[in-house]
Amino acid sequence: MTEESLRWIRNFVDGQFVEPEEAHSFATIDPATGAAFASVHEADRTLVDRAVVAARRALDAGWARTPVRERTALLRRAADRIEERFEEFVAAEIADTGKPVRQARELDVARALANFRTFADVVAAAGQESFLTELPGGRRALNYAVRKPLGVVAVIVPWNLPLLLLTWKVAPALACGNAVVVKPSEETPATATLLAEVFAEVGLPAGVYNVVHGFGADSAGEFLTTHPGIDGVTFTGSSATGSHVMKTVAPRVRPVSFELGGKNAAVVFDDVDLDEALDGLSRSVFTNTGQVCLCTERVYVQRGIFDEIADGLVARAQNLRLGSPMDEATTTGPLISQAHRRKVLGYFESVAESGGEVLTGGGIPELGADLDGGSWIEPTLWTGLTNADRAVREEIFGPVAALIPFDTENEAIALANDTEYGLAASVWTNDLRRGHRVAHAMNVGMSWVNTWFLRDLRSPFGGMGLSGIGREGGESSLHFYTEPTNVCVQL
Ligand code: NAD
Ligand code: 6OD
Repeated sequence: MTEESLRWIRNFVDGQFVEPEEAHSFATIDPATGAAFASVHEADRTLVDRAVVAARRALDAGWARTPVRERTALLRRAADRIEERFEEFVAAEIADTGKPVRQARELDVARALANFRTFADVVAAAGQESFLTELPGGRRALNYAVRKPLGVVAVIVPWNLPLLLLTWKVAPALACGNAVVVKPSEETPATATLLAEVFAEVGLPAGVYNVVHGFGADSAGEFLTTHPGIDGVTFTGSSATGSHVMKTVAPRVRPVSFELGGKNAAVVFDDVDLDEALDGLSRSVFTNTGQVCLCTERVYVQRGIFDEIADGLVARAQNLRLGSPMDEATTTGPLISQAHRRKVLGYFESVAESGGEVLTGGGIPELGADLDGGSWIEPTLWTGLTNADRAVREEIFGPVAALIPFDTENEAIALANDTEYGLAASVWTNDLRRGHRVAHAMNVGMSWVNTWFLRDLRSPFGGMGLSGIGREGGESSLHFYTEPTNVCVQL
């Protein structure tokens, strides 16, 4: 297929799809096959500017003052419409990422619905802080905080869970009365564009949701974060890009919310229910081909059960089924791109240089037919590494984990916390008190006990250290997407 014959993925600005210009386009690739499936219109600086101006105009025209019940009703209609167009969203997500159809249905698109419905509920039920202030001499004052929308919010998201992560930010932002300009990853432009159709269908006012496509540096991403009309940036992506975005936003001192990388640990004690723990651990390492910021890449196992855990994880890795995304039996898709696969393979080499042992995987699978053009990789487990090794220190973002033994609880906590990241951890034990104790001791934003990636969207989500700044979810989202003005009235 030539690029000209591919279908177009267009920018969406001020309630309209913008007609593409061929001078600014790039092809988007299906990672399962390596074939281009669409041409994406890259937004230039002028188009990004138009999007920001349209967003401001929409706020001023009344969106920011629209009653909460009307805004949240629109979000619920958007969820209903996505449900009606469910299989189109599933197909778009698969075309972008190559992920298995069952996952696209049960995790990615399902979560888009949940994001809209939950944040509609959370924002509709939100109250305001107020304090009755008692002063010497019997004087009293009433303090209350009025929450106002932050304004025009730049939403920048990565490629791993494109629709889930986009709607996780767009839903609370819109419910709180903001207008957004979103920049999806250049690897996964399809679902953000489909969402624009949905918003137009449910009657979201023009300019409230805008999509600009492109890359980071010297492209739509940076045009957006450096735009003087932006009131805040919510960003999900790598720690290196987050650090760069922070610098570009700093001159105008705008609020940022950063959900960044992770190098997450699982700590497995010798009192676990083995099968249950192994199923959970396997999910935490291999879900979405290891391309979830929360995925476990370090598994610390109490020495007495090390071999059983290693054997059990190897068996589960070997049972994963790589294959066509449309096959209901497929459990594991490709990596997002050839470039990302080269990066992951670089860590395979570093493990060999460190003297690590490959328990399973370690190469590129042969899947036959058109899948051999895709960016597939074998689920891989290592032993013989320590916390000093590169593959144990740096985020790899693939279906990989290093298994490392420990003897005592304190040693396990020290090993798990020996990282510059601080996103997530999981603790596996049947000792209730130890579960709580160790989960508390983890220097991370999210600590799970005997489970992983079990989400309540009202709870705070985010990380510390290289893993980010701030929290989103429930009230934390409300705080990021609004600015309070405190009013003090002397009574
Ligand atoms: P990335 O940082 O390369 O890109 C993320 C987004 O930022 C993309 O849309 C990209 O185009 C844009 N971008 C890149 N450079 C930019 C710049 N200079 N200015 C503005 N925008 C720019 O990340 P990725 O490779 O797409 O995603 C994988 C990373 O995301 C991993 O590190 C993963 O851990 C992280 N992630 C974190 C979370 C979380 O919630 N903490 C969730 C998902 C992914
Ligand atoms: O579940 C979520 O809300 C969330 N933000 C997940 C992030 C996953 C990272 O890849």
